[in-house]
Amino acid sequence: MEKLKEKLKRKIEEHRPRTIKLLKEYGNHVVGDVTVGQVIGGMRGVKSLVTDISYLDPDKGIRYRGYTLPELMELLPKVEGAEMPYVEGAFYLLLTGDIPNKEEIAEIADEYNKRKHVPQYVLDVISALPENTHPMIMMSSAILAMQQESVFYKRYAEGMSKFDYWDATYEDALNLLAKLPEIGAFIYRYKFKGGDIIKSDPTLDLGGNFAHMMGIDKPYDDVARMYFIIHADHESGNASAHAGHLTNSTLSDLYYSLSSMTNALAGPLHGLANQEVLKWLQNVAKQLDGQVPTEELMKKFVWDTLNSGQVIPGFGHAVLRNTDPRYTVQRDFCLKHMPEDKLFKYVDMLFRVVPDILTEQGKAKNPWPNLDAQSGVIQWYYGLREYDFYTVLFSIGRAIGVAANIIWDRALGYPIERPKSLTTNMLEEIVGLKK
Ligand code: NMX
Ligand code: MLT
Repeated sequence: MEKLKEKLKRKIEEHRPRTIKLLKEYGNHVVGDVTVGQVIGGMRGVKSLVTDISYLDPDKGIRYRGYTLPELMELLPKVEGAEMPYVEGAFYLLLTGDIPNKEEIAEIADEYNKRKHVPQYVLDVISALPENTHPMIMMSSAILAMQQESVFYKRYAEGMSKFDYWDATYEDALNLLAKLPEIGAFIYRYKFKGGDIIKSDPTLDLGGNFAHMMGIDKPYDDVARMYFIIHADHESGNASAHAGHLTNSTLSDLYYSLSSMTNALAGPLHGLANQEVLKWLQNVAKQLDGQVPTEELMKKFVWDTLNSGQVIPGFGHAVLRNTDPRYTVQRDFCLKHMPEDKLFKYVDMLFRVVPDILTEQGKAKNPWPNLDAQSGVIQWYYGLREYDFYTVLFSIGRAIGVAANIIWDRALGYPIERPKSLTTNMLEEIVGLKK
């Protein structure tokens, strides 16, 4: 069996000439125009990044290395007796483009086991933060605190060749990805379970061990696997992936980069939306004494939120123009495991009423639900009621895709990222408002 790192090296060497040829021979070929709306409007739709790890089709949703999520759930090897595949296998696929066999998954699992011990000083950093600190601050601080462990940082200081940047980044990635579930579970048990920490079990796969350390029974192991896999990647322009990519483009190492990724994910328009959905639903439930509302009443709650100048969390998307397949994967899980759950019924009713309302309001370009509309409800059902924690789960998943992207960024030598700004005067001159 070709070892993961050897395979990656071979694939990188095969790929490099393609990037070099495009750059050298077609560097001036025009890819697209940029409008004033895009310059002011958050660069929406500007084609200015390249990744082969995943692609987001506006209509059909995300594909990892060409595979849809339902295809992946079928093709990736599954943990014995489980419904969901190994998270380790998703990382292998994102990194190499190949569906791994069980032996190849075992190699990653073994690497993770060797690397997952979290140094005590990191746990001390988390514990030193004030009691009301958000779990995302804890996550980001823990990652940053470990920066001194960076292989990239040490080897760069020793004069590493730029052709080896990916290798050092790969080492950082495995070291960090192995530790993130441990750190996440520590944050949860420390903050919400009175510090009753559950030790890692080296015999379990990543998802199974995470559920074990969280102290939540089956089938939460499958929830964890599904959750980490579907959150792993969404091409490279989303705010968290882009923050990680941008930071790493300065040759800040992966510790700085994944901390940046975490910080970007913590905003309510991005990863924190899953917490906002739960908050919104709980508020509706409270006002109705826990009863399932009629559709008419639900419509009123939705309009009240819009009329007070707030967004409906869990709906809309910058790229997608259809229901997010990550929403559908989770909905299918709910229909199988918790069809009678009251909050799930609320979510399903939102699916029926919100798109028409957003369409009628006429502002959102995509009235359909995104992944965050479903994800919190599943966590709540399995007893994880501290919704402040939900985005930490997102960050553990997202780190897998961002790390894979960054290893390839360094392998292909993408330069420091530095777009150009204009002034408002210049834009007014361009459109002819000023001479
Ligand atoms: N509820 C109300 N208004 C919305 C919504 C929504 N769910 N989605 C978009 N709009 C508004 C948006 O605020 C903007 O208003 P204005 O012109 O007053 O600034 C207008 O519609 C046009 O926005 P779009 O171009 O459709 O969306 P954009 O690409 O700017 O933003 C999101 C995308 C995802 C930030 C936006 O749809 C949103 O705020 N959704 C709710 C929050 C959410 O669910 N975020 C999670 C996204 C997925 N993730 O995990 O990251
Ligand atoms: C994501 O998963 O990052 C979100 O859907 C946001 C995005 O793709 O812009």
